[in-house]
Amino acid sequence: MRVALITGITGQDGAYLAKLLLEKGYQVHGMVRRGSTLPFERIADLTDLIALHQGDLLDQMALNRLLEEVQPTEVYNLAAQSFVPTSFDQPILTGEVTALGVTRILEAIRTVNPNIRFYQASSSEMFGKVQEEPQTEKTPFWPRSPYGVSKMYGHWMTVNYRESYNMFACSGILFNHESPLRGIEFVTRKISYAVARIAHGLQKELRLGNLDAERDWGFAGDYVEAMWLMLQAKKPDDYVVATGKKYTVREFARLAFGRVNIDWEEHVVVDEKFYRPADVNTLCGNPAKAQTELGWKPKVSFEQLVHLMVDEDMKRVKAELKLKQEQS
Ligand code: NDP
Ligand code: GDR
Repeated sequence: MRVALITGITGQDGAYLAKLLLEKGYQVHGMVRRGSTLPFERIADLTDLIALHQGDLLDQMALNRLLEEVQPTEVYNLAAQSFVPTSFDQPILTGEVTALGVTRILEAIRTVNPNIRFYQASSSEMFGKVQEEPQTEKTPFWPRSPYGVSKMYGHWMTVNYRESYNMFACSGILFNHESPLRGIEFVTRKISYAVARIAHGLQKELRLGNLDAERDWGFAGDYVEAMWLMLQAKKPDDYVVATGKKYTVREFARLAFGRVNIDWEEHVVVDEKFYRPADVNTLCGNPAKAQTELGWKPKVSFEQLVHLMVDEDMKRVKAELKLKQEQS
């Protein structure tokens, strides 16, 4: 029996990965933080099929006990303080969770069962102020936020545990990946949700920051497959996962508004409040190694992704409106 433990199972990637692993016949366990409410919105349809356990990347003993109890064959560490602007406001917390949290889980694996295969959710944010384009596994890092610095630490700890203790530890350097389950604070979902609300007459303007920022955007459903493939390979390694194409935030907005025949320029307002102390202006990855060695390829195009997100948010806003009308 293949047994997987996913940290960050309540996040966007956690939900897609849990679904993928269930389809592949895994017993799926997820670590969740204790909260005063239990929304678990993204995994609501999976809760009967997976086992959830309380834990936190801040708590070493709880992580050790969790591994003893679950006895996983694979651990996917997706948990993080993952929002870049918050990392400027809360750099210490970001370091504790997103950086040291990786060491805590690696230590738990080393102590409980060093044969567990480990996936670390590393990020293109590590490239930051990019030195070459497109970025590969060999491109030097120059992170531009406490989040990027924390991910870089987690990446090198993963490499270090592989080299020091011969552990099957992989680092996936994933470029931005989005979906209808993306958190509402990230720019793509902020746009798609606002487009749906504007189309339904619920809001007039959308305030955004740096419209010139370029990202290599893919679909989260495709990217979790790459995570799984890394842990099925013959040897542990690090891989860039990307589409190889980049677009600006402006292009995302134009396409998203265009989906519902609205002119984006009539609604988007640039607001310096959303500028970052230091931003990553451009990112574009080269997924050649993942394609050659893992046989991985992205399936959903940029245009399909934008349309999917807008279409789903149109349905969501319509349902929200209907519920409101029924309640009033
Ligand atoms: P989300 O922000 O949607 O999810 C983050 C998850 O981490 C949530 O389940 C959250 O739980 C959990 N978490 C936060 N802090 C802790 C903690 N102290 N202990 C345990 N769990 C915690 O992220 P995504 O799904 O988008 O991303 C998954 C991972 O991949 C993250 O590590 C992210 O940094 C990384 N990544 C993401 C990319 C992307 O484009 N999406 C690209 C590259 C890397 P809760 O629900 O309780 O808040
Ligand atoms: P990012 O994603 O920082 O790349 O991190 P985000 O969607 O937040 O920003 C992308 C770019 O858009 C610009 N931008 C705005 N961003 C937000 N959030 N809100 C705005 O209003 C806005 N206007 C312009 C930003 O300046 C930025 O340049 C994501 C996260 O998922 C990380 O966890 C992950 O590691 C990386 O992607 C790869």
